[in-house]
Amino acid sequence: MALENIVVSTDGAVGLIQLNRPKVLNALSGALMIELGDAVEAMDKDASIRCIVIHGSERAFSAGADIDQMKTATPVSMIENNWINRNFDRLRHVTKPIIAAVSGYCLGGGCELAMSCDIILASETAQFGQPEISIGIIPGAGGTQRLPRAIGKSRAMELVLTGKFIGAREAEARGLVSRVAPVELYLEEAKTLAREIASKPPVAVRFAKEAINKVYELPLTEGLDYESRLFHVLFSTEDQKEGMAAFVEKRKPEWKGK
Ligand code: CO8
Repeated sequence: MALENIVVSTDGAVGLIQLNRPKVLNALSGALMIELGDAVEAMDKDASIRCIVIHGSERAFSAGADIDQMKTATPVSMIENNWINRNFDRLRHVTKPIIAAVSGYCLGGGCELAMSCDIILASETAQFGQPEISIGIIPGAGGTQRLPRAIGKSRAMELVLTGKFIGAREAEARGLVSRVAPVELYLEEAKTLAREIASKPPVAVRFAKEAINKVYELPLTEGLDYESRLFHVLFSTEDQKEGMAAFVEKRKPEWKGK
């Protein structure tokens, strides 16, 4: 089916998804979220893709959920037609790393989308915020949970209660984003980072992502045990044998993803 709200392409082993509703600053409509969920799931199943980059335009990663679509919603319609959360959940189950390359507005559901990814790389113009309070609601796709984990409770409380935005440099200083690049370079840097991740052994990459994400779910001792189990399982892979043999033989490893 033709895509109307996103643009999907590949660059070698990197899958690229561009949010593409420029007239409304990439507001997340139900149709966009379904296309996005379908695209990430298809890329997760595609063995030729090893890392995914989601981006918007220089002006906006996304200004949040489509307010026009939500304005007449009722609690029942939001529960029955839960297009944002249902499709965010599809993203959460993707096993390959996802990089959010963020420029311009990254607000509300857009900020929640970026935080659902594994790495956020920002342009100098990026602005992050959860402005839902100003339209009579609160973040509904993880913002109250993920933002405090990323930037601390006090600052997250301030942003969620006032709807104020923070810039790329503050987001970097507080650990919300891993790095900031000039606006003309941010997407290229995200692709370079994705290519680097894509060049690593896929099973180890998958386990590393899984183990790090457990930090939000498990107490330390259980997390350490979880990491140990994944670590031990990797010794059953051909890539572990290849990686260590290549190191000893001083040659480049050839990964099989097995
Ligand atoms: N939804 C729909 N349309 C939008 C949105 C949006 N979130 N954001 C911007 N637009 C539209 C504007 O209406 C405008 O359209 P038009 O040209 O037809 O008037 C166009 O995009 C350009 O926007 P502006 O003219 O306002 O551009 P500015 O540069 O002046 O301002 C801002 C940019 C500051 C980003 C401003 O547009 C704004 O404040 N947008 C709304 C931001 C917001 O409140 N986001 C949170 C939305 S709610 C949400 O995300 C909840 C998520 C969880 C839901 C879970 C459900 C299950």
